[in-house]
Parts: sequence; structure tokens; C-alpha cells
Amino acid sequence: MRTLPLPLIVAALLSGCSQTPNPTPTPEDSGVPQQDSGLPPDDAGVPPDDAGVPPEEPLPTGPPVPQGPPNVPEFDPAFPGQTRVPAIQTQTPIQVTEIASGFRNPWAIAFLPDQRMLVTEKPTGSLYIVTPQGAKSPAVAGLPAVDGRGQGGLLDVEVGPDYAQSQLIYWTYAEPRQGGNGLAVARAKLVDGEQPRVEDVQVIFRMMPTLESTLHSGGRLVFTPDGKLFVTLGERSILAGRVQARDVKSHFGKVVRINPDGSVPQDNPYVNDPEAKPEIWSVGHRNILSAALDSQHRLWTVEMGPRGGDELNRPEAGKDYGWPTIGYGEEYSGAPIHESPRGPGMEQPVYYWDPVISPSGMTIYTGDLFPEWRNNVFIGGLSSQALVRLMMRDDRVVGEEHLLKDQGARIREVVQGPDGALYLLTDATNGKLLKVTPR
Ligand SMILES: [Ca+2]
Repeated sequence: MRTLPLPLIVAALLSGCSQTPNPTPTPEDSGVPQQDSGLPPDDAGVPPDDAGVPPEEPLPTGPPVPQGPPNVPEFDPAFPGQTRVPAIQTQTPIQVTEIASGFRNPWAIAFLPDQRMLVTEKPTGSLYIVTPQGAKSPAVAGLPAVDGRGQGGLLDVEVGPDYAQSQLIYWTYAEPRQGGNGLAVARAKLVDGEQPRVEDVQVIFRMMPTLESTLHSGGRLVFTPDGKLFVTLGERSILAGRVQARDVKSHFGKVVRINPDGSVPQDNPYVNDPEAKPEIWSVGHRNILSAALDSQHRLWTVEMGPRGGDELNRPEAGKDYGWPTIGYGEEYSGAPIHESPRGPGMEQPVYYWDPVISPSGMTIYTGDLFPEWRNNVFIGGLSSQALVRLMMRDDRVVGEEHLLKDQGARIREVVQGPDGALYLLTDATNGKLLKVTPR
């Protein structure tokens, strides 16, 4: 084996971490699914940074988290540890406190600098300001109408990186349009007070094309420290949308990267392709409902897959994540989707779940309240009714835990608060805002 001088090894490692634009052409004829996908669940996910499990500690061993048999046993993982890693158990006793309830299918939490929270309600299109003690404001006035059917509605919310100066907040929603609907990203100035409102609403991004579908809107927002904004976009679930997930002329099934004013960063991977939507960062996703950055500021996502095919990815610029051409899982009807879970020119997921967890929401823990959780990935689980915890090493999953099963709740959102606690939303007509601390 050839030995590289140390500087070359370092250079090679660094180049592997860089965001070099590297467009991967995506054939338009690929990935025609055999049938419509029916009614799927949702998606999301996020892994850790460079830290993870300290190298001197032994990796977890033993059986995986108890779960049913795989839906598609004929699909083998591409590498050891791509699914069903050993189960792990949190040692710190956990306390779950209800902060507030009465939210109609809440979707997202964002913390204001004074530790109050913005909370969105999906079907009603309402946004609330909630104190750490659970007092809820009247619905913030001035938000545009949403198409609140199905997986649409008011989705994510983020506080702008320059909020202290600008008071700008950002949100995603299913925008009613002539001929259908589509995800939009808006921003506005939040005006606080007895009756809070937003002013100067600007739509900074519109997912195109417009299509009539109530499913797979995507919608997670992630700001990066260099001032860019990632937006995750679903493929609308119906066949007419699914076939566009690897087509760079469409926003469906993509991660996009924009500036906070909606303009296109000039180092995006497809800016020099006249056929492509220039906002595109990565292609071939199904419905990403979880997204977060790691300590190296790299984006991680979890997407709602088909039956037996939820996947954790680390989307890189210009790469193709394969949907609907490759992937694990099958249609909810039981019909096959993919001939193979892998194929040339398409990325393998870091991890997949069969059966699915139905991911939504994601955070990578950096707090002090649970030292044993540091750099672990937390993902909300809808159908799995769990808070999914992943222990990572070297960008691979090495341990998995399904927390809070005793709550019997669909977990839509998980964020870390400024106090190091985890804050969750449950998906229900009487949805709750929960706080997780040591007991
Ligand atoms: Ca994939």
C-alpha cells in the first residue's frame, strides 16, 4: 500500500469536507415509478459532527432496537451498520414536562433571543409566541393564507441570524396557487406586543412547478453560519411529481440553498447549467422532514421514505440521492419501487430504517444537561411514536435508542433549547409542547 506524506493526507481529508461545486448530471428519463405511492407518512433526520463516540471507547454491541421484521428482506444493506445497529440506553434519568398544550397539529419550534418560542400550527396556518412557562400569545397577525390540507399548511419557522437588528423571522408554508399549490418561503419583521403581528411580508422562494397535491411538501429550514439558508423540498408524492425528483429543471425532491433575500449563491452547484434550477443543492430526495447542521456546519437530513425506506443522508453539493430510481423499501401497497437499493452515480444513505420511523424534526445535541448525549442525533418519530437517538462515529451510526415510547405520542419536532433541554412537539389535534430534562 502506498503511503501518502502527512500533508497530502491532510489535504485529502480537507478536500473531502469542502463544498466544491460538483454538478452531477441527472438523466430525465430515469426513475419512473411503477405506481403511485398512496398515502405515506412524513420525513426528517440529523447526525453529528466530527466528535461522536470518543475513539477510545468501545462501540456498542448487541441486538438492535426491538422492531418488526423488515418489509423488504431481500434488500441487503450496502455496508455493515447501515441499518439495525445495536440498541443503546440513556443512563441519565429523564423527566418530561408539559409546557403547553392545545396546539392543533403543531409543526415547528424556534427560539427567540429572550427564550420565548415561536410555534407553528400546520393546518390552521397560525403562529404563536410561547413563554418558557407556557403562556401563549394570540395568533400572530399578518401571515399569508396557507393551503392547510394534508401535509401542507404552515410548516417550519426560523429566527433570522440577524434578528436582534432586523426582527426578521422566516417560515415555510403550502401556498395556495392558481392550478394547485406549492411550498413557499416567506420572511417578515415580527412586531411584538399584546397582539403580535408580522410586517413587510416577502415571499423569498417558491417551489416550482405548481402542482395539485396535499402531500410531500418538505419544508424544513436550516440557516448556516455563513449566512445561507437550506430549504428541503418534497416531491409531492403523486407520480407527476415523483418523476421530477432527479430532474434539475424541477424543485421537487431537492434540497435548495438560497441567500436570506431569496437570491442564488453563486457557488451553488448548478448555477452554470442553463437547464437547471439554480437554487438546487442536491437531488433525488423523497420528502425531507428533518434537517440540521453538525459541528462542522455540514447539513444532515432524514427523509420520509417509502414503506421500509426512511433514510439518513448528508447531502453534498451537486450529489444525487437516488429517489425514485434507487432506495430501500417498497410502495405502501406492497408493490416494488426499485429493482435495487443501489446504482451508479447515486449516493447510499448513511443509515436506513425498515420498518420506518416516519421522521420529522431533528437536532444534534450540544448541550450540558445530558453530557452522554453530546453530538448525538435526535429525530422525532411519527408512526414510531418515539424520540429516536443515534450515536455516531466517523459519520456512521453506531448505536440507536427509541426514547419516550411511554408517551404514546407522534413526535413532530425536536429542538435543543438555550438551556440545553430538548423541546418537542407532539402531532395531535391537541398537540403538546414538551420539555425533556434530567430528572
Ligand atoms: Ca436515497
